Parts: sequence; structure tokens; C-alpha cells
Amino acid sequence: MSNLITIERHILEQQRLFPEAHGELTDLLTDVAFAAKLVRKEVVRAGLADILGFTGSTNVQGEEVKKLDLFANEQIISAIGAHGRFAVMGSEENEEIIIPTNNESGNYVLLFDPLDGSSNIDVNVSVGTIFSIYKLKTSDPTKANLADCLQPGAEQVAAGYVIYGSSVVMVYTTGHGVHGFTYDPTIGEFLLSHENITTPKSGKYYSMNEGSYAQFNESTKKYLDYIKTEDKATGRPYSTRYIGSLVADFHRNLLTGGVFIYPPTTKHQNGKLRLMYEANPLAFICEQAGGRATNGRDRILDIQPAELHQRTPLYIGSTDDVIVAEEFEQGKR
Ligand code: P6P
Repeated sequence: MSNLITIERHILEQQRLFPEAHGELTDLLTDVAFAAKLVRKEVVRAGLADILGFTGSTNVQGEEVKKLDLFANEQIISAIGAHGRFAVMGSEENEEIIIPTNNESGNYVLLFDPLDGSSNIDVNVSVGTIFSIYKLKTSDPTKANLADCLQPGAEQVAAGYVIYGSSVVMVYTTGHGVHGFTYDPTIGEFLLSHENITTPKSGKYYSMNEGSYAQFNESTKKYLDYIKTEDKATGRPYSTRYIGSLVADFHRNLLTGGVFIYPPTTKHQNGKLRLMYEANPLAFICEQAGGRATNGRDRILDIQPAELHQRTPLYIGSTDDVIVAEEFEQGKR
């Protein structure tokens, strides 16, 4: 048992790399891990509990909100907000920023997607929670505001996700590598299972929704034709792996290699995925694991946000595979 490292202990060890953080980072990430346990408890029993189906309401994205979305959102806001470490939050489910009740001592910002991939909940496909943490810019936490939430991804102090799948895994980075923890329900702890994750320079999977082919621009169509053409020297054709749940697709490619692409489409000309609580946290993790994340041209982490819920095209995964896709997107191939 002695070699079992809980996420709390690992975070504490990571804390020693941030002498200036005075233990706050430990508390933040421990809060997030705690909230993840609360969400997991319901997600893994979704088929049993009377929490399936639509609430009938719609969220800021105009999407039907499933009860579990709402539950996860409420759990994260209340469980984390109660500890007073975050001065302000932003959630995919809330149009406006959230000021926790006792935020007067908070020095950090939390942005999150409480349950990404929620359309898959009822059919037992993996879904996930994604989170992103920044230092508060406003000197007085009681005056925290939207500008504190609109920082480029490169300013993140921590980011991570929880994937609720065949097992529940929490992956995080504080800028010192990427580490994964698998939940052990027999002891109620996330235990270190994937230390220092590095992603292969190239893989054999591409993840895109080809059902949107008619909505793709010509360069994206050219890329798709290329990646499916046989050429043994470049390992083509790649295999398609597309779950329709960002965290699940990202996690697989992170571990095995490959590229996930949500390009501009006629329906989503700026892409569908959200910059602040989907692209940025996953880009931070991906780069820390040796991968690459852009919008087809610019580094995701360098984008200066203008709105809390703004969207972005996303090309993310193994560096060599992302570069090839970018070259098509930029008309260089
Ligand atoms: P499409 C789920 O709704 C989500 O936000 C991501 O988890 C997923 O990668 C994407 O949308 C799927 O979108 O248009 O392919 O169904």
C-alpha cells in the first residue's frame, strides 16, 4: 500500500515547485478532486437514478440541459465555491460569471465545463469535466470581474479534466508535466496511475466528425482525402476514432497518439468548441505532454479572449499530426 499515491499527496508534492503559492494551489486542486468525486458518484449510477432525461430547460448554448449537467454544475459551484479560494468562476452552463458567496479571500479564477459530451450520458458513453485555473488579476477579490476570466491560456496555473468512463480518471498539470489518477471506489481515492504522461510525436488516429463533410472548407476536405489515402511511408490511411465526447477523444489520443480536429464549418464558422473551458485547458495539458494545440494557424494558448463563451477551431494532439493538418488548413499542401 505504501506505493499508492493519492492525488492529494501528489498535488502536495507538486506544491513544493511553487514556493510562492503558499499551499493555495494544493487547496484548489484538492477542491476540484473533491468535486469530481461528487460528480462521479452520480454519473456512474446515471442509469439507476432518476436523473436522466431533459430538465426541459436550455443552457446559454441553447442546448437542452440534462439533469446530470445541472447536477454537475451545481456540485462544482457549491463544493468549490464554499471554500472561498476562488474569487470568480465561469461555467459553460452559466451565461454570466459566478461570484462565490464567500469570495473575499479568493486569489484564483476557475473556468469549467461541468459535464462535457452530455449528449452521450444516456447511452453510457464516456463524458467529462474540464477545468482551468488562473491567478486573479484584480487586487481586491471582492471586485473580481469578467476581465479576470478573459486571460490567454498561457496564463493558466493549472488545468485538467476528469473522464467518467470504464474507469474514472483525473488528469491534471500545473506546468510541471501531466499526471493521471484512477479512482478506486473501494477506498474513495484518486490514485496515481499515469505519471508524467507524454504523447507520441505522431499516431495513427484522426478524430473528426465526417458527417459535417459538406460543411467543411476545401482545405479541410483536402486534408481528409489525404489522411485516408494509402501511403505506407507516412503510415496512412489513419484510422477514424470519433466518440463525440471531447474529453474521451482527447484522452485516447493523448495516450496513444493522434489528432483531434474540430475545424471551422458553415454552421460553426469559428469552430464549435469553447476556448476558455475546453480548448485552453486541454491545450495546456497537450503541450505539457509534448503535443501541439492550435486553431489551425495560431497557438491556442496565445489567443487573447474577448468573450467568456467564445468558440475556436481546435487542432490538438500529436505534434507531427497537428502540423500536417495545419499545412492543409493554411493552403500549404
Ligand atoms: P459534433 C459535445 O457536445 C461536444 O461539445 C464535445 O464534447 C464533442 O467533441 C463535440 O461537441 C461533438 O460535436 O458536432 O461532432 O457532434
